[in-house]
Amino acid sequence: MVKQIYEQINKDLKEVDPEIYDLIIKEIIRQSEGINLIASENYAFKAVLQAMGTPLSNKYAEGYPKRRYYSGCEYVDIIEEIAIKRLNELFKAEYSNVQPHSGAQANMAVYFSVLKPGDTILTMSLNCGGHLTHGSPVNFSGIIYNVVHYEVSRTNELIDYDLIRDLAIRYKPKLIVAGASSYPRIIDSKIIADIAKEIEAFFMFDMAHYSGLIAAGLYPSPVNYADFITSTTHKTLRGPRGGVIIAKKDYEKIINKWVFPGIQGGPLMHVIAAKAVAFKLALEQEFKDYQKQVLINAKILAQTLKDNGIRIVSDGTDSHMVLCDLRSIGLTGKEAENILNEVGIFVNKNVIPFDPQVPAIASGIRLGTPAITTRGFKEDETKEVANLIAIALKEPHKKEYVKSKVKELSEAFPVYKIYL
Ligand code: DSN
Repeated sequence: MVKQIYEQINKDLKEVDPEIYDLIIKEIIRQSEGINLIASENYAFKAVLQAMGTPLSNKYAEGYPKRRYYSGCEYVDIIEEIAIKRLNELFKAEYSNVQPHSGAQANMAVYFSVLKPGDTILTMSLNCGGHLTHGSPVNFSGIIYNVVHYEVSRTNELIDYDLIRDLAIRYKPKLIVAGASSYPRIIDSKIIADIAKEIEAFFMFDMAHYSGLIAAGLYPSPVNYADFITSTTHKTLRGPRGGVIIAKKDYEKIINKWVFPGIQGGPLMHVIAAKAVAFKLALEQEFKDYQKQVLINAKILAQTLKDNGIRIVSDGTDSHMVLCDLRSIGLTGKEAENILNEVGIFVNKNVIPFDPQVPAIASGIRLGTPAITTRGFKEDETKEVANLIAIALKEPHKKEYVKSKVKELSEAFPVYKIYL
């Protein structure tokens, strides 16, 4: 079905480039057939995809609304202004920049705005949940800056705020970074903001994973606490791939300067239009209801896996994601990712706090409920998926059984319905 729908819409593409067309169809089918539990992925809103596939892509608009380096920007100016207005409304923000091409570039623009090479930043370590751009030695952030990491507590695997304070006082970082890629719990922005104030540091919160939940009022907002907030737009927000920055109005000039011309050229106006569409939809009640279900599903996923003997890092979740410690069932993250991939359940291997394994092997897997919830999964289906994961991982001889159940479940909740 999904193939027929796509073929109808894209007859010309098929004729012009059958090779790429064929691969697009294959990817659409792959996305439709399996169950996607990758915490950072989702199915974008249909209207978002439509806005992206438009001639707005043709337009150069370096600069900002009404201050461009090109003529003919009268309509894209209005689009960017609408995107900014909606984003500010969604997060009750004073100022935002919708041009970053990605979350990594949003983070880079903030760093360049307030830091000089060699300055110290205090961020969460990668294996406790931090992101590559939070000072990993293989990333620009770890190469340019002097990085001090904080960790979660070894006993409850929650952020250790006392440790952040101790490190902040000892190392006097110029910037403290919070927000994470694999930390399933609530992050208390107020405590970190107070620490930052005490040592006169800037505070940046990277809400890429939590932004949809924050927009729906279901996860504490860092706005009013953090000086800078960055996000991607394609995860829990269901927008196009891209980034944004929110900040206090005082930082407008410096952030705008570092996004363009500092680190980027022309903004992707088709993507900015798609961001505007996503922000409009995120302001609706339906989106809040969706996020509520994302949270309910994540809690059920965690509890059911736990009931099956799989250890859950921090013993649960307050968000859309669940981190499993597979040492509890004698597997590595890599092995589990492969086993689940074979039965059509898509997850990613992930390091866990104080992981003895390297990231390419990892002791854990990270699961998320945004994509299955978009697809319509509620409590019963989520519980079934969790049970199927446990069977696949613990009873390899039942692989064909799990495969057939995954297929049944996928067919009962077809992805193409999102795009009809
Ligand atoms: N790669 C994203 C994630 O999976 O969390 C973060 O950039």
